[in-house]
Amino acid sequence: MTQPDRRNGRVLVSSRGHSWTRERLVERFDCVVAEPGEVMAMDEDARAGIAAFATLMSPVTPALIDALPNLRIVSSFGVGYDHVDAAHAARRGVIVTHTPHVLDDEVADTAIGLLLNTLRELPRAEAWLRAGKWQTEGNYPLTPLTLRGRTVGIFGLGRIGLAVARRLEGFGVAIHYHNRSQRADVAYPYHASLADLAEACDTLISVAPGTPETRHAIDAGILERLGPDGVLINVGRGSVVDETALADALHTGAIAAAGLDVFEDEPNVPQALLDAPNTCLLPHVASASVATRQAMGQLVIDNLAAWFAGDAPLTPVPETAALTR
Ligand code: NAP
Ligand code: 8YV
Repeated sequence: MTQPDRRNGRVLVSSRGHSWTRERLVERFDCVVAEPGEVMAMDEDARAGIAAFATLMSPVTPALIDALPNLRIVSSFGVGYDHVDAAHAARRGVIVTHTPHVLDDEVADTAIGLLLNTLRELPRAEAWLRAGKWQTEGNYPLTPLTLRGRTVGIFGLGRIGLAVARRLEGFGVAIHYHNRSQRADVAYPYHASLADLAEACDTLISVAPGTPETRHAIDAGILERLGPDGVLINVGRGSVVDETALADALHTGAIAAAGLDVFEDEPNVPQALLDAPNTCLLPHVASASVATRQAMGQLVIDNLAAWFAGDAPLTPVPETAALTR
């Protein structure tokens, strides 16, 4: 049986996901293009030949990692890696990399756009114009919500959260945040719990990762604290929000509106959220420009290239950072 190393191992590449990245991986490396289910059905020798997995958002489970005895690196597309069991990879000595930094500005721009669209109903105002209602019914109704005078809380003041905060400074709103740890490099008021943050704010922007710890962290109690003028924006992960509680809060008026780019069971969006009158819903597009997705794909490739060249990967996830040296 071949023992793959940095010179002769093959690269497994997702058959779904970003095609630009897949095409370049196939040009550059000795690749097997398949989804995890197909890999599990391969014979032992084929599985043993795989040293790397370039996942374009396909799940990387403990069972898959265990089925690939010579897997050494998983290079994942996207900064969020909740689809990869990084703790299991670390235990097996498998490096995991992701694509931080290169999408911060794009995602932050989208978060601000989603915030303004949610508050000022710009997509609905455009639909009013396109439907001819400006001529037949007159001006679009004044919006009850505005960004003016708001206090914005950021749940997850990391790379993207900070890019959102810096943009919000230009809008003249108060900015608070909650992380597990207070940052030494910002002066925004810090709240040691999400509940305290929600109490202090009327607008909550979630940029937190999807982890067991953050699952349904934004529940009925947090929404209640935002109050009847409250607005939730989520560009982090859908799993962070209890969508049933959110739909109830929107229908009962416990909060005023929500703008969501991410959902718990994508691409399925709960009917109760679709039916809520005061939502702005996007199909997970925060990083979805050609340029930014290519920058993410290039980092997937560069991480693998570094590893095959015998160097440390460029952007390992914290769980496996110790394996790169
Ligand atoms: P990051 O730099 O790691 O920031 C994450 C922040 O969340 C950190 O400040 C962290 O601070 C905080 N955090 C983590 N776990 C927490 C917890 N249990 N309680 C409270 N705070 C917690 O990550 P990033 O690059 O900004 O990306 C953030 C997330 O955005 C990604 O994980 C991904 O899910 C999502 N994302 C979505 C899109 C999209 O298309 N919609 C695009 C890119 C990214 P502490 O460690 O101090 O707690
Ligand atoms: C992408 C993301 O939508 O980076 C992330 O964590 O959620 C987004 O940038 C994702 O990679 C799917 O293509």
